[in-house]
Amino acid sequence: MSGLDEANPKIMCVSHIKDVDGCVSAALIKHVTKSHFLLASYGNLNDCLRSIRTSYSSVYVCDLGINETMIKEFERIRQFAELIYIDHHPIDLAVLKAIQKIGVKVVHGRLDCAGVLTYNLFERDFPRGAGLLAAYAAVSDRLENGPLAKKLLREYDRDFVLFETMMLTYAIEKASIDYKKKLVPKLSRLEYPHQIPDVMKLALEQAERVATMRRELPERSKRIGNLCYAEAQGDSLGTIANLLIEVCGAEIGVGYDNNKQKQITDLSIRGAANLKTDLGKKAAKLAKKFSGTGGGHRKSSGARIPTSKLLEFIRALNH
Ligand SMILES: [Mn+2]
Repeated sequence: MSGLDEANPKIMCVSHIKDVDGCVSAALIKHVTKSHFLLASYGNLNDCLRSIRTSYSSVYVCDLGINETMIKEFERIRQFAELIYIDHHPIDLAVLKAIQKIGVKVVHGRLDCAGVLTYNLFERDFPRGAGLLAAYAAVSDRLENGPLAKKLLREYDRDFVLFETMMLTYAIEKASIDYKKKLVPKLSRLEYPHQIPDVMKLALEQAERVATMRRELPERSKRIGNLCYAEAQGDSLGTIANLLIEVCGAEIGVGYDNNKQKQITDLSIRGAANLKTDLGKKAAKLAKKFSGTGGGHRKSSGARIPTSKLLEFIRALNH
């Protein structure tokens, strides 16, 4: 999954494949350092880290929450490269201390997205257009009120930022992995999303998918108490979870996807504006109880559990 145009063979960036924030972070790092990049999901993050060879001297990891299972690979990488970790997901204090102890440079903030943190780290080295990329990340991650994002967004025309952000957000939700690998270098060259081939087409297709889901989800979702859940049909789990809250009037929306071969289920969990429960903490606790992993933010979290535990997990989440 690497992008190979005119890249510096000694610098690697591993970033989140899922959304605008992850792709923008990779694009910004690539812009400044000419790095290679790998786009990872939580499912293959450790495999991606393991694939980083000793020929690299700098490794960036962006927009990917880490837990104790990744420390081993961080330690291995630290034997031959500097490692810079840029993220905004909640991190366990013991994990943070462990990676700092082995000399990982940690750029972590809970209130700004990874794209904005990355932009801030290299601000002097970026032309003006790069700030736009960080602005897309902030809006798309719903962190435009972050202390750094707020300042940044004041500098750009709001309508243009919102337009480009939403085209990019919807396009990335619809795009294949291969498309995203081509998209990141284009973003790193500061091309406007709407001018990048197929962004508008993909965004429109995604808008149509959302329209279809709005119509279908009330019928094909299931409800337990104030929680609604539905299986993905190739759509982003987060989108489904958010839509369930709106179109089914749920307090908690859950989109899930079963990997039939591995008997593993991925879930995205979203909370309504008035929900008091911390879904990040709850997902972490319950996933652990059901032999999986989970975590995230207060109103937006995720988990990966054995498929056999799906119903039990959902029932416990409703409690
Ligand atoms: Mn993010």
